[in-house]
Amino acid sequence: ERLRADLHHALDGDQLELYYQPIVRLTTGDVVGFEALLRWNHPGRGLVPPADFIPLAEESGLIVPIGRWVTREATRQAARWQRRGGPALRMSVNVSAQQFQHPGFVWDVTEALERSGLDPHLLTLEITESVLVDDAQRVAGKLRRLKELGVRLALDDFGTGYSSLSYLRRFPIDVLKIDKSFVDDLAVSPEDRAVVGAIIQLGRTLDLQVVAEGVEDDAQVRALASLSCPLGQGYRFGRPRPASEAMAGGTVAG
Ligand code: G
Ligand code: G
Ligand code: MN
Ligand code: NA
Repeated sequence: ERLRADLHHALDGDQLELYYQPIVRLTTGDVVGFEALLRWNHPGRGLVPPADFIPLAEESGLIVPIGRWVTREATRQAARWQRRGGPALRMSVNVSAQQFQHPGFVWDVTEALERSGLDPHLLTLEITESVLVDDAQRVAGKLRRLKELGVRLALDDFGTGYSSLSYLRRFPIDVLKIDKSFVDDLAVSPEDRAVVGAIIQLGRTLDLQVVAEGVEDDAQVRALASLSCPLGQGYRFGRPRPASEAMAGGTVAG
């Protein structure tokens, strides 16, 4: 397909861009960090969403250099924000399974941290359970090396996979991101409320940070507050935006 061929030019053609979406503390509304979300400015098609091209990038192996670029760019941006002063802001980066499995992945992260000068504790790598279903020994070794760098690990789309709970015991996870599908009907569904409440409780017990994703309205915010959910992310607080606009949101603490 045409798109697949064009993807080869996306990197060297300077067509990739990162958008940044705020993650906020629900009790105060303070922005505590951002998630970097990849965008492709295709010369003919305009903005191509990641759901349309990340699968192509994975099939072709291009996800490795693209992911390397994402990590470098996001850490560079976070370091830039850090140098401006004000409260420290975390940066979250999505890592796909292929990228994680690549032998050079830990090195790529190490290099991005060194080049950017970013405090490693401010970088969070978002992985999904699909990363963890691989050979447990090897995955655990890699996660340990990442933890030794000082970065934090988040389990993205939490609740949508399977045997999540055994992963939490086995792997050094720091953050749970509650999938949007559990948040959508939170204000009206006692079942979803129970599930989200249980995840938040689990996070508290295991000393994990918890972020509710896809928060779009005040009713959801109130429901999350009543469950003492610490952090939220979603259109209610800010859409993904280019770096210059992301910081101009107005809700940034400090
Ligand atoms: O950004 P959007 O809003 O459309 O993201 C859609 C999907 O693409 C999500 O599952 C998200 O995790 C993924 N995604 C966004 N940016 C990146 C990225 O830089 N790398 C990888 N591997 N996935 C990403
Ligand atoms: O898989 P991951 O959680 O990384 O994907 C995040 C995706 O969710 C991105 O595509 C992002 O643009 C999208 N997103 C973030 N907040 C909201 C929201 O409030 N509503 C909707 N519909 N999508 C959101
Ligand atoms: Mn994510
Ligand atoms: Na998610």
